[in-house]
Amino acid sequence: MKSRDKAVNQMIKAAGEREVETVWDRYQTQQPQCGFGELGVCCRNCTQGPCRINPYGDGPDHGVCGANADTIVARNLVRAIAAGAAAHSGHARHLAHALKKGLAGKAPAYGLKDEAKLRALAARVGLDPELPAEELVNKFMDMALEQFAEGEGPLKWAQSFLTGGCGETFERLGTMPTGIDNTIVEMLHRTHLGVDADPVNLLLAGVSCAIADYAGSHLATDLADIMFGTPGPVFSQANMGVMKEKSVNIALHGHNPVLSDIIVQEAREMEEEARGAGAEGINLMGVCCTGNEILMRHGVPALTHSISQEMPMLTGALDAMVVDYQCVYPSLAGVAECTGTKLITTMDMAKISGAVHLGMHEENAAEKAREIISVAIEQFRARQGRPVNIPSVSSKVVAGFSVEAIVQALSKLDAADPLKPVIDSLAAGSLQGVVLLAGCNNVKVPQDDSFLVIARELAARDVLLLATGCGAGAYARHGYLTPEATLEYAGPGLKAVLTAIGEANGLGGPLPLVLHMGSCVDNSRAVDLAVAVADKLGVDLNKLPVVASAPEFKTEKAVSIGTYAMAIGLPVHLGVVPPVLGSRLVTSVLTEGVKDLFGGYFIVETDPYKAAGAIFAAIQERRSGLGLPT
Ligand code: XCC
Ligand code: SF4
Repeated sequence: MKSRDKAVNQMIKAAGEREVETVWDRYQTQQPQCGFGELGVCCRNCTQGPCRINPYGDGPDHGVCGANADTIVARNLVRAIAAGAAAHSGHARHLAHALKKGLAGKAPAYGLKDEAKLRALAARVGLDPELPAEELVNKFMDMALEQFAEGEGPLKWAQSFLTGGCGETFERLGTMPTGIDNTIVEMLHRTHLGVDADPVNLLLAGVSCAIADYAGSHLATDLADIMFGTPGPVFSQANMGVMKEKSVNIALHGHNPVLSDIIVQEAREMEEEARGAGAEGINLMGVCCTGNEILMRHGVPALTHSISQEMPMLTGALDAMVVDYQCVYPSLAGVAECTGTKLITTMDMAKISGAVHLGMHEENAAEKAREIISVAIEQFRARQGRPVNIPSVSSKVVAGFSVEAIVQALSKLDAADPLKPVIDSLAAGSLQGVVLLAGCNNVKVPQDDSFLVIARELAARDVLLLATGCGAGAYARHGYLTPEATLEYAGPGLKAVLTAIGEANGLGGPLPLVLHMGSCVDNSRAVDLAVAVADKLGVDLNKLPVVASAPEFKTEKAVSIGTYAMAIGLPVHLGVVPPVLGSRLVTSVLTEGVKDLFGGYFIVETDPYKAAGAIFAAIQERRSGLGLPT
């Protein structure tokens, strides 16, 4: 089985008939994959290599320079963390520059939209929240940009948005970053030939880089909210059935709302032009995390996610796919050529040969957005008369659960103390714990299968479920972001809690089974929620019955996220085996040793049923620790 998603399976068949190669075909042609790489024992950090350590002990146990398996595995892992942190913080930096230029009058598309969020954030980072808006936003932006540079003390965005206990632990272990960029750059230095050869020292530096990743992710969420608005509940749809044969179908793919949010705004102004071309309108849809950003803020339907990103083109009805950066497969160019879709790259740092490049800059965002939409309208004209094959598969979606939206919903139960109902339910055991399901799909896992199994297994055991990234996308496409899913899969305690909140908010039924908190940088929202609960209980995050799970993770960004989740004290489940097994030392540090240092640790389990069991056991252990009924 390649995917649990019916629409995806229908398109895989279409791809086969048209001899279009997909991610699954290429995975086959890669078999067998390199065993050294899988174990993490291949080093290419200098030209004396590549060096490989024989995992069975009957070959070389050192590289040419003398690095052993522990050093090589640790070095490879922490380089991945650095790359992930670079991606998330690059996304934040990009938003910061756009807003900065907007405030200076050089980028008219950008400005301060959510003043309340700005004031709340300002208070957290130690600025006077009562300052006039213009002065405050400028001070806030100066501080935001300072996060990238090497500072004197602890990185503000890490310290201000974690519990005091986390901050102390990081200071004590020397893992608190002083800036985002210098921490990432130092990792490249450290992992160069002949620098850090101590695997534990390398792993601690990896943790530091992951904490910088958290800061960068949080900043990305914060900036997007103040520029484009903090999400609140939205009703929408997901999966390829959202395509409309008679409309101009445009998919927005990648990660950063810096362009996609403007496209959403401009598309509303260009409906007339689309109708002039004979279309019923402009139909925007999202893919991956850019999709999450515009779903959360504007209710734009989610088309598909991660490994199935090639599939919507095979409907023959996709006029344009507009991409920014991250998780965008270069293969899209080839598929687009077969199907007539215009693949449009928009970031000068992320071009794909074979795509049309319309470079977007902060100064010309609205203009570029209109140009992009016009290209799609032309393509709509050109595709008239050609058959389409749109799967009639779609699900209802309720999304938009920022922390602010969750607190707002809870305040209907207890206006004076909104978190109290959740804490009381956790204490009583009607809620057993909270699990954040995050991360990608991976071609090595039948798409969505592990996400769905784990959610059902945990919901039945009264675990509150949060989701982000392509995980949230999986739940969207399978109807798990609905009240109906709550009625079908939630255990009695969870059902009662979600129903009480839903009814207090006039929904006439429960909240969705899984709460969609946004894109992958928005894992920071889930951490904020956990921190609020921990602070209220007066315990640290590493005592809470809260677990993170990345059942089908793929990217270096996911490795970085998993590492910060561990470092702040959470048990972290990985459903794909990370390339570390070539070092017994590194493996045992990650699954055992880190527990004593940070409280968090990794659970590696590829079987989703067993994973659900292990996650639930971790919750139970935490509950016993707090003296709560299990
Ligand atoms: Fe990429 Fe964020 Fe992974 Fe999806 S979940 S495949 S990282 S788009 Ni972030
Ligand atoms: Fe080999 Fe050492 Fe060079 Fe890596 S750094 S390729 S182990 S010689």
